[in-house]
Amino acid sequence: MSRLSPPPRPIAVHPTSPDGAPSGPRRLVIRGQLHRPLALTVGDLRERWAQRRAEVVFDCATNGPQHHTFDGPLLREVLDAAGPAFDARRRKDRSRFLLAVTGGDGHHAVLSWAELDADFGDAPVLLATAMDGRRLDEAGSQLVVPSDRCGARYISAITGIWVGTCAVPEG
Ligand SMILES: Nc1nc2c(c(=O)[nH]1)N[C@H]1C(S)=C(S)[C@@H](COP(=O)(O)O)O[C@H]1N2
Ligand SMILES: [Mo]
Repeated sequence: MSRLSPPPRPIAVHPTSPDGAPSGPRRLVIRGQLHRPLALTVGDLRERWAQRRAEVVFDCATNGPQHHTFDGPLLREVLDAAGPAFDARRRKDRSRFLLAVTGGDGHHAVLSWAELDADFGDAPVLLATAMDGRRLDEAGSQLVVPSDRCGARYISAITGIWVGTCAVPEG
């Protein structure tokens, strides 16, 4: 039987307090089937990756069309830094991966890796660091899915992103 090593601990870019608890601003944790799990503040997302801008309109079932301008890194580039545990040269291997993005209130949604991947959907999905010119350091990052017509996946106050494959249920 093969031995399974425990998953690597998320790398916090900022120091932790003496008891090991994270100090300072809240971090979003990127975990799952990854070589380098990450724990990132909105400041990290702004400083460590190139910022893109997206001017979007999405429809909210309750409030109608919403217009916003978001700045932030491409989710794909942030996830590349976390090192998904697939063979990056094999499209079929990449196409099996999923992402689950969770907000501070527990709202969550899934994306497929292929939606983001340049060989598939190539969607310019962002992890926003600012909305309409206002920084999101206090509120937390927001998912920006310009290719979506509706707002349900514009998840705010992101606390976590899980990356990996799921077994297809039998029967
Ligand atoms: N964390 C979280 N994010 C969320 C939601 C939610 O319930 N929780 N609702 C979504 C829905 S349905 C819409 S339409 C947009 C609304 O974004 P707005 O408040 O900026 O217009 O947020 C999305 N993001
Ligand atoms: Mo909505």
